[in-house]
Amino acid sequence: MLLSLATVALAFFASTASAHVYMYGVSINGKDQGDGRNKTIRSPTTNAPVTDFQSADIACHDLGGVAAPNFVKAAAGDRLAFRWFHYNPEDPGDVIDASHKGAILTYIAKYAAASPSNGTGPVWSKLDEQGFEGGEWATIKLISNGGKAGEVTLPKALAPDKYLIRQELLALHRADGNPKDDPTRAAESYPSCMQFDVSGSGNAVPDQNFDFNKGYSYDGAATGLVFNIHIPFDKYTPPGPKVWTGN
Ligand SMILES: [Cu+2]
Repeated sequence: MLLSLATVALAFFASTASAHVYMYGVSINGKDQGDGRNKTIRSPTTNAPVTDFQSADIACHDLGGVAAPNFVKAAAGDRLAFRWFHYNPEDPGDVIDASHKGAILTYIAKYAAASPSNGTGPVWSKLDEQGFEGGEWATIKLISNGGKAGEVTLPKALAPDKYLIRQELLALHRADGNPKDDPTRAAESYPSCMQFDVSGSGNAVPDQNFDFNKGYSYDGAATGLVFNIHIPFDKYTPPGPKVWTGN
């Protein structure tokens, strides 16, 4: 009896701990830019999710206010594919627990050297959204693809500048409620922000002024954050603004 309880407890902790995810790096037009952790990524201290949308951590996770030393060089029009892993970045099978069905969303903000630079406030525009398409969730496609997310194209018209690009895995396996009512229910956001230096000749400045602390909520007015993936549904609409195209 004791043994079976211990086994159950172990299984519970194993499934909880095996769940989470970190960003590792990015490929640009198919070329791997290597390990970006703490170099170009403002890597968090934990691979645990953010579920409190009033927290500053929803922008760029818990070290979002600490600048990374370097910038990834890219050009307007380039295709970016971010790579994610759970514990071992050398193992393409170690991505995220398959229970974590959900969306992959990408946002951009002008890089602000001055405070507040932690990604809070009305500074973001949405570059891309991958939700439930072709009968499969984006995070499940991520697992099949060894941790590499679907490509995100920088708009050709994007003005040359320094930017923060935030990609978020949004796991929805327990998103059918509000954690204020039931602490076991919550959408799990895994945001990570990478610093970019973008070249080009465009003049489009991202101008959606999206603020995660205001635009993400559990109150029902915000789409895509309270959602039951375990019952039949027709379509899923991700949270946040429409994709900004630069046109
Ligand atoms: Cu998890």
